[in-house]
Parts: sequence; C-alpha cells; structure tokens
Amino acid sequence: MNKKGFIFDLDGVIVDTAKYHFLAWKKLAKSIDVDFTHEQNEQLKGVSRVKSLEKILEWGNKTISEEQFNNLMASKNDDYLSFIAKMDDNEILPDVPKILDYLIAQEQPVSLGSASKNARQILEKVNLMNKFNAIVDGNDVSKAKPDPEVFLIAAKHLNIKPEDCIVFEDSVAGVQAANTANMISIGIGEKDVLHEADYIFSDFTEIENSFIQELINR
Ligand code: B16
Ligand code: MG
Repeated sequence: MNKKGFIFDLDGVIVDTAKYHFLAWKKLAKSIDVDFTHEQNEQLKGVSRVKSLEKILEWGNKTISEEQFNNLMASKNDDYLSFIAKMDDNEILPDVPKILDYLIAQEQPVSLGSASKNARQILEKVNLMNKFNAIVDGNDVSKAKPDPEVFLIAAKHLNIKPEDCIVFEDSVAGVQAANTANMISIGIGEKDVLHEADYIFSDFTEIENSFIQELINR
C-alpha cells in the first residue's frame, strides 16, 4: 500500500484557538497601553510566541527590558492556558475527526506540525491525542515557520520523505514552510490569503475522501 505522510497544523486547522490567543494578547497589549486589533491578530497566526510579542511591541512602538518581556510572555501564556482549560471536543473544527479516521483506516502515517508549545495539552483536552503517530510542536523546533523545520522533523518521525508529505495549514507562514520543505501544501481558509498553497479549501467539509485517496495514490 502507498504511504504518504499527512501533517496537520493545530490552531486554525484542528481547533480554532486563534480566538483565545486574541483575548490573551489583547489583555497584554492593554496592560502596556498598546492597541491590538483583529487584523493584527491575523498576522500572528502560525507565528511563535516570542515573535508575536516582538510584533506587538513594534506595532505599539514600545521598548521594554528582557525581564519585562519574559514576564509578559509568561502572563500571556497563563491567560491562554486558562481558556484552554475549558476546551472540550465540541471545539474540534468540522470534519476533522472524519478525515483523521479515514487516514487511519487507510493506514496512512499522521503527524501534528504546530508552532504551539501548548499543543499536547490542547490535543488532550479535545481528545485527539490517539489519532497521531507523531507530534511535533513548538517545543521541538529552534526555527519558527516559515522555516520548514517543524514539518521536516515531522516527516522524519513518520519515516516518510518530505516530497511524499502533505501539509494542512491555515497560515501564510505555514504554507510557505510546507512549500520550502518540498511538501504538498493544502491551505485551509481564504483563497486570497493562502494563494501560495497547492490546493485551498475553506474547511474540511469541502474535502472528499476521493481527493485524499488521489493524494495517497500519487
Ligand atoms: P503558544 P499553530 C500557533 O499555532 C498559533 O497560530 C500562533 O498564533 C501562536 O502564537 C503559536 O502557535 C505559539 O503558540 O503560545 O501556544 O506556544 O497554528 O502553529 O498550530
Ligand atoms: Mg495555524
């Protein structure tokens, strides 16, 4: 049987945690007197925690000490974790379990490839931990998306060549990372934002099993 490596981003692909990141960043921004909009939050998708705070400080024209930087990161994460603590499987995005179960039934290796350091906790909260053969997250990488590191490590864990991997991503940085890794990129979201992806769907309800089968048979 043909084997391909299927790699899923977390935030925006499996669950919508962007709304919790937004609330936590918004509170942080307010505490240092900086404006923070939904549009700016969009630009933080797929971006690491450190890079996100650097961007917010840049937008607000603020310079702070390293100690304050670290304190702000820690308190943002505490707030974010308090939202995650209330999550359950109702927050899984439409048809995600269906596609994961299809891949498992077809004996296809499946990995997570997320920038988040909280990925394992989130997967546990929504009860999806047992669907993955490998989990690669923000704790495993030294270079953030658009660097391909996270997806290349995932391919290695799955024992599948990068060119035989397929990545599902909702962020521009993530699509670029997949393309640089020489993988097939599937954008989940808006066409005009994710135009660099090989394929784009608004969500998993648009993806038929026959399309997945075609990818497997290639
Ligand atoms: P954490 P993904 C990313 O997750 C989020 O899209 C991004 O907004 C967040 O800053 C990043 O994880 C780091 O998350 O603070 O939990 O380590 O889309 O790569 O699954
Ligand atoms: Mg994402």
